[in-house]
This record gives sequence, C-alpha cells and structure tokens, in this order.
Amino acid sequence: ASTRYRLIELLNMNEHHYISGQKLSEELHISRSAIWKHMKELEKDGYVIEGVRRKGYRIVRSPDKVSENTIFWGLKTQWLGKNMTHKKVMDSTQSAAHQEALHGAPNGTVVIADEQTWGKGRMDRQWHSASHQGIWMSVILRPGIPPVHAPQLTLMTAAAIADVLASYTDAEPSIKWPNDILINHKKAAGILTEMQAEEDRVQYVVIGIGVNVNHTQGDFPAELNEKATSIKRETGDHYQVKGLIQHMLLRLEQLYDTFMQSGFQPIRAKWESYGYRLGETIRIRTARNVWTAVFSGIADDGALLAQMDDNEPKKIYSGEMEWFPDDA
Ligand code: BTX
Repeated sequence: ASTRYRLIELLNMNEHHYISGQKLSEELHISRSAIWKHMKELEKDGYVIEGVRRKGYRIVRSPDKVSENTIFWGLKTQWLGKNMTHKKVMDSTQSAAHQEALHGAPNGTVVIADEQTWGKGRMDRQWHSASHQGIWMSVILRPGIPPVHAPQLTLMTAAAIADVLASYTDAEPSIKWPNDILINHKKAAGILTEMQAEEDRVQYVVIGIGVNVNHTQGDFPAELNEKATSIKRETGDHYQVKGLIQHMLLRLEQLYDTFMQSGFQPIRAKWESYGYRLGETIRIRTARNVWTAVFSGIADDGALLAQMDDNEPKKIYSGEMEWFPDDA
C-alpha cells in the first residue's frame, strides 16, 4: 500500500499538471507496467485518472467513497492520519484502535469504518452507526500528559468537530458539556475518550468520534428519532463523508498542536464560543447529586464551572447536563 500512497502523493503534488510515466517510474523505483497496475487499482477506488500521450498522468477527480487511498489524497495534515486503517465494517473502531495502540501504533494513527455493528458510547451505551451515513472513526494520541488532563482532549475534539461543521456545512453547531455536538438542540455527534495510563502519565488515548452526516429520518432507530439528528436532516444538504473526515483530521491536528504548545487556554476559549446554554441556569447530574446552577464557563483544567451563589463557582468534573423537563 505504501507505493500507492506515494503514487497518490506524487499525483497530488502535480494536481494541475501532468506527471510523466517515466518520472513516476523513477520516483517510485517500479516499472511503467507496475505503475499502470496501480493506476487501475486507483480507478477501482473511484479515481478518474487522465493519461495523455507525451504529457503523462493527472487525477481529474477523487471519489466520494472512503478508503485509505481516498482519505490520503488531499489530506493536508502533517502527522495525523499518516498511519490509517479503514474497513467497510467493524464492531467498533474504538476496540480496533485499542488493539493497534497496544501493538505500538504511533501517535496520530486513525481507524475508520463505513459501518459499526457494535458502536460504543460512554458508560456501556451504544452508538448507532448506520452504514455509509456518518463518520465513525477513532484516533490514537500519545500526548504523555498527566491522566487528569485527558478530559481536556475530549473538549478539544468537540471544538474541532464544531469548527468543521461551522466552516464546511450550513449547520450551526453547539457543544453540550462535556461532549455532545448539537444542531438545533439535537445530538448530531458524540465523542468517547478512553485512555491507558500509568500513575502519572497517559500512555495513549483513543478518541472515538461519531458524526451523523447523511442520515434521513428513517436511518435512525425509532427511539433516537426525537433526540438525534444528522447534518443532512438539519440543513437539507448531502455532504461528502470523505471530505468532512479530511477537514476533521486537519482541524484536530491543528488544535492538538496548539494544545501541546500553548496548553488548554486557547482550546477553552474556542470551546466556550460553542458552549450550549453557557451563561444560563442549567441542571447537572453527577454520580451523587443533581445541581441547579448558572453555567458560567469552563475552568483552566476543563471542569464545568457551576455558579450557585456568590461564592467561587463549583467545579464539576464528570456528569451530565440535563435537559430541562420542558424540553423533554
Ligand atoms: P454517549 O454515551 O454520550 O451517547 C450515547 C447515547 O446517545 C445513546 O445511549 C443514545 O441515547 C444516543 N445515541 C446513540 N447513537 C446515536 C447517534 N448515532 N446519534 C445521536 N445519538 C445517539 C457518545 O456517547 C460517544 C459516541 C462515540 C461514537 C464513536 S463512533 C467511532 C468510535 N467507535 C465507537 O465504538 N465509538 C466511537
């Protein structure tokens, strides 16, 4: 597969120009006929490649469908997604990513499926992952941060998803603390962060990202119809899953680099710019309590700041923001 990546890369560099078979053969150290075979494989993936005598080859169109090749073509990241596994069907990209991480997969490894038969949500909940309708992917990161900072990566991912939706679709996303991406008050995306850690250091995190893209009403199970939505349901437009994945990986890489260089501050500001019900009175359910408070922001460490009286706001680290009864 690495020759094919390199081939796509070479064609990519010459997007508007032709590159000769001779040149390709020299660069890739393979014969002209081997190149031709690779081209045929790319065409099976849905690429339209134009070959002109004496000029060479150029990619006219890259396909809608998701594969390692099609994601790679046009992916502008420096390191995220350079190691990638895509399959049509997986139980869960999350489980597959854990396997890869345990076997030493590098920082920035990405696992993608067109369909999940056992998509996971938080706390053993299920994540419905209809075939070809959404982004179902997991990203392996090795930030080497203390485990208590790991939740900041969830907030970072939420901000990245919201940014991509805001920039490349007509949807207006907001983020319901800590990790639901909403469009028009309905859940359009979810994030599941899992980590393997030693006492003081994260070995790796797997960030699972599920985004409902092209679902129509009938693509959701009945019990989700009221609270779940897709970008298409809210905007009326069909979006290319492949393109959104590429934007998502680039945005994630940028925010992660920012996070590693400058810490959580800039991420927090971005998150807050999408914060759902920020500044309003909300109800938060934690393992032991239900709090009613004004949601005054996100703390430096990623906690939710709940203002209950004139004292310092209370920091809440894990829990769920409840919908108000009148919303239900
Ligand atoms: P969560 O626990 O916040 O949300 C799960 C809940 O959301 C479910 O109990 C259900 O009520 C609802 N739900 C289930 N499926 C959907 C859906 N498609 N759209 C909207 N609401 C839904 C959120 O967990 C974390 C989701 C992460 C999913 C990704 S996909 C790639 C990766 N692999 C994997 O197995 N999980 C992650």
